[in-house]
Amino acid sequence: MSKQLTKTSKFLSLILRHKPETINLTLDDHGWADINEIIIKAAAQTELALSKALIHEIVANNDKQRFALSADGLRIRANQGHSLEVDLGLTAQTAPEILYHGTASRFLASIAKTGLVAGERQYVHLSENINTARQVGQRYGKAVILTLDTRAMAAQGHQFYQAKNGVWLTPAVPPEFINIP
Ligand code: HQG
Repeated sequence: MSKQLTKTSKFLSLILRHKPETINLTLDDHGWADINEIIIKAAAQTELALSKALIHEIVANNDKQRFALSADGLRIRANQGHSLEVDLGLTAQTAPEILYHGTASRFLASIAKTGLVAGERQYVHLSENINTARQVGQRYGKAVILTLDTRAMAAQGHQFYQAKNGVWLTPAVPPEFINIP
């Protein structure tokens, strides 16, 4: 991605996942925002010159498919990663037997005690792919891959959701289901 696309994608993540108020925007209950409104408000309050074409390009080419357009193409939302309480309309699904969570070694002692918690976000983020988990973990330090027993979790009533971009989500993972290497 070009620098401009990366900068705009980060800005969209900020306003669509965490802080729409940065540009005086409000999301609906399902996390959608009007694209024209974003363009106008971003122009008024930031140095970013957005356009419909640029936003559509980011949705289409984003490396992690972070965003989705509404069927009419007029609205946009983030596929996952929210700290805001939004209803993505996801239904609980049977997860693959093993899911991975990438974290940093400095968090292990705390994770062993309290399990994985969503923290600032709505959900704990999990992946089917071990390399993705490693990349996620590297963002915070020396990556460590945790392996989760999803069958045992499901048997205890834990629910799993899959975001539109493939990321698996669950509200929390108690320590007994976490295999720490
Ligand atoms: C850790 C990015 C101490 C957790 C990524 C993680 C992902 C604990 C950090 C998405 C803990 C939270 C989400 C506990 C969890 N004690 N530390 N009890 N429980 N943690 O960023 O999963 O590029 O909120 O292991 O690729 O790292 O933004 O979550 O290290 O998909 O699209 O606390 O964000 O996607 O960090 O990343 P985060 P995450 P984007």
